[in-house]
Amino acid sequence: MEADIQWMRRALQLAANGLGNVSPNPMVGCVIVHEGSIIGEGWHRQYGGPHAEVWAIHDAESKGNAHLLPEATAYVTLEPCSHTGKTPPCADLIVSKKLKKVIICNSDPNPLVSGRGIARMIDAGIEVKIGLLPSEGLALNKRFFTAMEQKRPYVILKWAETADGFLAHERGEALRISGMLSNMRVHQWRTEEDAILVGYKTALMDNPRLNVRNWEGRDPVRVVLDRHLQLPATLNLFNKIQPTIVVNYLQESSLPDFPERYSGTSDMAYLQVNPGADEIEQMLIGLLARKIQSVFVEGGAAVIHAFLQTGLWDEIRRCQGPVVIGNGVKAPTTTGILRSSEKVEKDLWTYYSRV
Ligand code: AOF
Ligand code: ZN
Repeated sequence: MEADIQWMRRALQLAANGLGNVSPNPMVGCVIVHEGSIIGEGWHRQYGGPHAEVWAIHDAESKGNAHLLPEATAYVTLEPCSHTGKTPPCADLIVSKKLKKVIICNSDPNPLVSGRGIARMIDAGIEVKIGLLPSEGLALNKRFFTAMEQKRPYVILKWAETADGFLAHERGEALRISGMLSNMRVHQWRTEEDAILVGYKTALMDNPRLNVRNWEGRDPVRVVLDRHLQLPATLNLFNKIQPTIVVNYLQESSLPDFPERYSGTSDMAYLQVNPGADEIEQMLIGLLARKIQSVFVEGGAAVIHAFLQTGLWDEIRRCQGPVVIGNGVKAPTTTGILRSSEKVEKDLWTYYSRV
């Protein structure tokens, strides 16, 4: 059992290498063990590319370990798939290679799979164990599970506030709250999510680019709330280097598909919502329909308030810097709202998570 945990931890660790590259697929890792040694391992590297099990079996075979597979155990962080999507079913591959045993963290909530991969392997006489490190498996794929189960993207709210609780100066003059390391961290976070969202006022006052500069990785899709389509076309958000989705009351259009979405040539897309108290919910549903599985909300105050009020958020990353400005735009108050959350403090940042 101790050894099982160790191998599964390794599989979880490998899976996490897919962060920022595999969405809207889940991150999956696979470690194949024979008599206490790893004979092959792999992870899902790229959206549309081979799944973790395929890489791990290929790894075992290319190292001359093919003959050991029928005596080996595969540790897979998610139920092997049973459907033909962009790639053939992993459960069939495992059956054809006659693996002895398969251990997984969680079953796949994807309705195309959910239990069928497990059933197929059991039917073929493979010993299957489900539920090793299940919380770790859920946490790893918090975006994927939230999208599958709650039918909306995973929402992360991020803001920086001064020591006296302000987000910005009243009239929008530049304000530096966090330092260079925090800034790098924010850019890293941008590479990890499918979309970054800002409100109308932030787009207009800050003219942000919302791309990744201080880290290496994928630029997210930008989302801006511009209900009446009034933002000037000269804003950095509309520079067509990355796609931008404009959430508005007036028109709708399609968004380029994966992976073209991230190739740097994309245009703008429009997502229409109807005026009302459920605008945020409508928007999230619309974003998920465009295969956006996670949204990093970078402000401003009104947008963050709106998310907090609807309760449609999963995580808060709040930075409190040492600057004191006396007055300005008040930071959101987190007391009360966060009772059910897990809270972690690190450096200048406080993390609240519901997962
Ligand atoms: C696995 N191993 O490594 C992953 C799985 O379009 P496809 O073929 O890439 O299939 C995507 C779906 O497959 C995804 O929604 C999820 O249900 C499952 N992901 N399954 O056996 C993997 N990434
Ligand atoms: Zn698969």
